[in-house]
Amino acid sequence: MDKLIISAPIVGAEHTKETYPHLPVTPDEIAIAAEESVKAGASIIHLHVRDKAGNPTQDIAVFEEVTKKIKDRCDCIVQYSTGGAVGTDVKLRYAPLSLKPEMGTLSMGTMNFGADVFENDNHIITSISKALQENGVMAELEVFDYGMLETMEKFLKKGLIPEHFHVDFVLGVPGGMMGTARDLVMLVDRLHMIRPGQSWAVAGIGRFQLPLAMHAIAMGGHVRVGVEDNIYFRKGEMATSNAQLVARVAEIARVSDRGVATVEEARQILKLK
Ligand code: KMH
Ligand code: ZN
Repeated sequence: MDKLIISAPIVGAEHTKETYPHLPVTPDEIAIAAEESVKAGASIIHLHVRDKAGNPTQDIAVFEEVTKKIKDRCDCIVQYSTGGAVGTDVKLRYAPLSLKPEMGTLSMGTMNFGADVFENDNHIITSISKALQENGVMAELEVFDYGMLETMEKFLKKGLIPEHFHVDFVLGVPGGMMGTARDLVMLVDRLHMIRPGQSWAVAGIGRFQLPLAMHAIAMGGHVRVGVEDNIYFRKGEMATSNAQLVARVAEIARVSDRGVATVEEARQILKLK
């Protein structure tokens, strides 16, 4: 089994300082949260950014500024969100890829997302996939439901998504697939029928975050853990930071003899250039 790659979604597009007071929002806060998360064991930073008012933005200049601040503090794989916030125009969603981050996300289907609809029809998937490939950015395919693996397979057969990618199962979004062990096993099984040996991670939303991380550690998958997905350390107790959530998963990986990948080891495991 490879060492565990921990990805930290440190900002997201859904929370605010009102819903989660420790949310990093300014470029400096985001860069500090990234550095703390990497020190705690993360090797990938899944990045959303905010404008001056604290609202989600896909502004290239903000991505550039935040990326520079992160890189000044630590080496890590920066992965840009192309999901943005629900309702973001598709051209804006992929615009920051022109900065050529090491990784970028590619959501594999439309879904209900809480009270909203997260749109990823075939046209959107194709446009974002094209932008990833044109900029030489490694894709992380975001799979929120079982059917999205069928979409992945169809797109692969048609050559519309890159051959080399990582998969992230995002489970527990209201409107998406649940995050029980059975759900994860079913998804990994199907993924490996389509692509034997394909690398994957799991991101559990809310109460699913910790148990899914533990399942993935045991199953040989990788883990996404941070406040975009879950703001609680335990029931009734908010996490004090992204790093606190990352550190617990890293500790579980260490004590269970899985080990935690360094940034360089993560690049090797993912075959990043
Ligand atoms: N904010 C969600 C609507 C991604 O980062 O690529 C989508 C999302 C996925 O967070
Ligand atoms: Zn995201």
